[in-house]
Amino acid sequence: NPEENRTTRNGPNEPVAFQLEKLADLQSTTTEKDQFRQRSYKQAANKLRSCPTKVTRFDQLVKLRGIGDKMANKIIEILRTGTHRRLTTFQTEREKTVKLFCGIYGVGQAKAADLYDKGARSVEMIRRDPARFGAELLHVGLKYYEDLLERIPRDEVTELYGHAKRIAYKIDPKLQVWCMGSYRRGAETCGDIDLIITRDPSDGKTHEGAVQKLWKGLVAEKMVRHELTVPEDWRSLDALVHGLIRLPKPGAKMRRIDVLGVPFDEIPAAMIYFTGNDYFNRSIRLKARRHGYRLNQRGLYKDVARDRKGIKLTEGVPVPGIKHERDIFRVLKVPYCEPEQRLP
Ligand code: DCP
Ligand code: MG
Ligand code: MN
Repeated sequence: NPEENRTTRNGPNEPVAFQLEKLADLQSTTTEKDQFRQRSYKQAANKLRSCPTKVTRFDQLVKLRGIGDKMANKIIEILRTGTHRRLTTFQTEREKTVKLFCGIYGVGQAKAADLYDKGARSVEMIRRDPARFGAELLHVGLKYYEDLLERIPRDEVTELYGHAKRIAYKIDPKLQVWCMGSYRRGAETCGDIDLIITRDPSDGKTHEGAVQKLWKGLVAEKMVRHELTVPEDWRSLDALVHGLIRLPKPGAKMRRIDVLGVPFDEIPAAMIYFTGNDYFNRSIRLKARRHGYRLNQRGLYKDVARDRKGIKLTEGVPVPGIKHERDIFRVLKVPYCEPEQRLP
């Protein structure tokens, strides 16, 4: 899981390093001086990542090779405010437009900057001539740009979830389907629909192939319209598919959906992971680490050996007897909290 790797591998200065990388992405690269600035942000980010202790003071910062006075001041501002002016207030037309392009589904900071640098100034402009800006692969994102910017009203998620459950139970009444993410946290609107699917294998049958059958069912009923990522192996118990879906009625908007298989014994950890939110996940994982455990979306492991820098030396062994989310909270001595309360 990339997110966990990032925080555990990159050490205690990761949040600042992450912001510096965003600044690097925003930096225009027209002149050599611009390119130099972009490199300094990236260097500073890497420097901080290789630092095993948290750096918070000006004098500590300037002692690091490659971080000068100006960069140190920027870092202090990030530490104080959690961000940097340039990331919150738009200063240039380029930054505004890059930010706008990031709203196109499938476009990140780097691609957005690239679109701008190739001369794109509006979504309409890219729509008219995608080839000119190297945007051929953004076809779906451009087509449903307006829909996909919107968050989904909770009732609509409930309705789509209902269709998925109906189809799943027709395939096999013992399949279990849950709607995770912000929906499980009780949010009034959701960015996407996160479904997980599993089956208790104690009668000898698993959910093998169920992700594909459910997906095909949603396609057959004309709800799923676009597959954006498909699994390498549809039959694997952790098959993941990602696409666009809409309710089968006129005027329905296109929404993003993830459907993911979870091996039954991984359900407790997966429930925690996919309920989130991501800040909550980060903090509960940190707590696990402090107690000598390791928690990820697959499970809770004990006896994890780490070196002085916190780099993992052994994978650890699964903690036995974990049947529910609550068991993980209990082992980690974190008071159980309902999904609605799972904020940082
Ligand atoms: N998740 C995480 N770290 C990430 C991405 C996801 O821990 N980098 C976990 C926590 C999220 C869950 O997966 O709650 C679902 O991911 P989403 O991106 O769908 O986020 P949410 O459902 O929480 O919010 P949204 O309403 O924007 O979809
Ligand atoms: Mg979500
Ligand atoms: Mn999601």
